[in-house]
Amino acid sequence: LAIGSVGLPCSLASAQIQGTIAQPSIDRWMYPFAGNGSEQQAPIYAALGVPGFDDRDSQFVLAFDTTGAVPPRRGPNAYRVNSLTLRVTTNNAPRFAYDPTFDSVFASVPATDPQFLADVDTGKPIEVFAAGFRNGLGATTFAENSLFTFGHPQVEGVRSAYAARLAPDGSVAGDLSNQVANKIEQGGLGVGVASGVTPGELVPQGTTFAFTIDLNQPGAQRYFRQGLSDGRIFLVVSSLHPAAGGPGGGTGDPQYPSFYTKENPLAPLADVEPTLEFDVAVGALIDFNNDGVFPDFADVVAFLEVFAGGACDTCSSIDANGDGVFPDLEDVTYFFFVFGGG
Ligand SMILES: [Ca+2]
Ligand SMILES: [Ca+2]
Ligand SMILES: [Ca+2]
Ligand SMILES: [Ca+2]
Repeated sequence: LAIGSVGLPCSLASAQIQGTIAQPSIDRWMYPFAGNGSEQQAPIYAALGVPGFDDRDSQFVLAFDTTGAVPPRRGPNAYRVNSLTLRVTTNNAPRFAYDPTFDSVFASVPATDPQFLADVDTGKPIEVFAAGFRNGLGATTFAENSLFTFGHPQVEGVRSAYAARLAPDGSVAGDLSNQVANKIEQGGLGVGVASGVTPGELVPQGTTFAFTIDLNQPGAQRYFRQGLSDGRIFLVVSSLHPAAGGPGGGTGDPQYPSFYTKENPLAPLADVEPTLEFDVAVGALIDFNNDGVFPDFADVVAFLEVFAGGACDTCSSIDANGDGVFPDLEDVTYFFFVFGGG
């Protein structure tokens, strides 16, 4: 990882940390007939109205390891996300039109559907979503080569990782892979914007799309705080470009985007790997109740209450030493050691 960060290096003090994670730890072409995550490109496309295929048939799942830049395992309340920007770069020849704004899901239902709405602008946006998981996997266990599913992959709603809708508490509220069939009007957490391309024009090869995450969407702030505590931030890039001409869909020229992965030999040379730019704040370890006041005896009281099994909606993880073991007397010892100036 190449990480540039400013702020205090000591993980025990509060800190503002900015930087860019120059390469994902996972970039996975999430498609029923894709391989093990080592592909050199990740195309994204939809299969609308095709039984056995999710609407969002081919998705691009990304994870960025933040542990080298931001101390993990502090519990979501210890973090604040000020900004996040994902960047991915197209590797395919110009073949899809640039649309930098959200489209209604009803622009993608069949034109014969009474709820059909004509698309107001040429092309379809590329969007970024939170990630949801199934098949016993989660944000801390999904691997780049995890199986697409167990059993036959040509079934709807079985993929191990998917573009997700968030609940206000940051948990996953549902799978958006079939949001056209289910008529769920829900945009992503951000839409890809490219500089130097005019809306409606075909997107040139090597165009970088920047996705500024909308942290004001319900659940978004909490979702990414949990990601920082987990030490990995998951994102899913997806669009509803038709699969015509692509694997598993129809004839004609492909009209969907495709992106460089970190495995592409050109990616590091041409600086076109997926990247994540971040600006986050981490509270001080001894500011256990995360009210910005420390050292403060109220933090000691809160720590001991939580250690004894009490609830606290604002507190950090009781795993003070971050070793994954809790409740543990060593965490009490460690907390008091730091509280005492150690
Ligand atoms: Ca990969
Ligand atoms: Ca459009
Ligand atoms: Ca405090
Ligand atoms: Ca511990």
